[in-house]
Amino acid sequence: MKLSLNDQTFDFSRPYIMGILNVTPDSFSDGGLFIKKDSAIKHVKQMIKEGADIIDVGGESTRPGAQRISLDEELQRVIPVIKTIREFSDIPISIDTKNACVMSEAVHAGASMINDVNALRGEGALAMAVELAVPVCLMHMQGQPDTMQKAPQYEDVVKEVKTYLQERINVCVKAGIKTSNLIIDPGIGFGKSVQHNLCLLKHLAEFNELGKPLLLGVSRKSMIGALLNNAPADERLYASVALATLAAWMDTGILRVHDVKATNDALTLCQAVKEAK
Ligand code: 7PJ
Repeated sequence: MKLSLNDQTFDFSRPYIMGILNVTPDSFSDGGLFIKKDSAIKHVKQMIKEGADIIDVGGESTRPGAQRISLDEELQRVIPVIKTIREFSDIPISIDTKNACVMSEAVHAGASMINDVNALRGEGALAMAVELAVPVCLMHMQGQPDTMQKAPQYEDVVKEVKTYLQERINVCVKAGIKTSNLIIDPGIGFGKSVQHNLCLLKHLAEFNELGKPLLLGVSRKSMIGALLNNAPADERLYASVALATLAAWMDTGILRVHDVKATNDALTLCQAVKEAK
């Protein structure tokens, strides 16, 4: 399996780290900290220094219950940040959006990948991704962010999420996206109970049967709070790193995380054990 991002080749001989940059005032775990462009850029530089392989830039919060924002607002948040990153670094930038117009503007500003929690189901998103011809992460979500955590239901969560991702792969390939440009993600916390999330994590390795690089986001998510006596987001670091390590052990290709240095140290050790004789 190989992925080409911004002239860099990801061969998945080790797990890669996607550092999260939320350019949102209402983001779930670092709310308000990185709305200003200067502090956003400072944070990007820090994440690059700490070993990030990709920066995931998002302007619209997708946390449970989050409000939607206008297209203009989303563009104003993400585009200047992407342009500025491109002035000092060639690190691959991923754009976390469901909106076709944002995908286009972001890629033209220098983003090298689309991360769509909606798996290109939004209006015009599939056609836009075909046109832009960059790698796309297809994530599973049951419902929509404003209501998805109300009553998530599955008979067999692993099977249903896998089937959904396979269907989205088929739709994308049929529409003209190169099969080597697709990445999959079971979407931890997106229309899933704590038990659903745990079941997906336990069986994570099965997603590799779909033959695509696997991306996972568990960093600081609410399931961690739920299992740690309602620990707030800023006390979920150790557990986030533990889950990232488990995921890496099960051959996850890309870990989407807030805490790059801590995750990088853990993944380095995980990899050393994997490669031991
Ligand atoms: C994810 C994401 C995830 C992908 C968010 C948060 C919520 N994109 N965007 N996978 N989560 N691909 O970070 O808590 O799990 S936003």
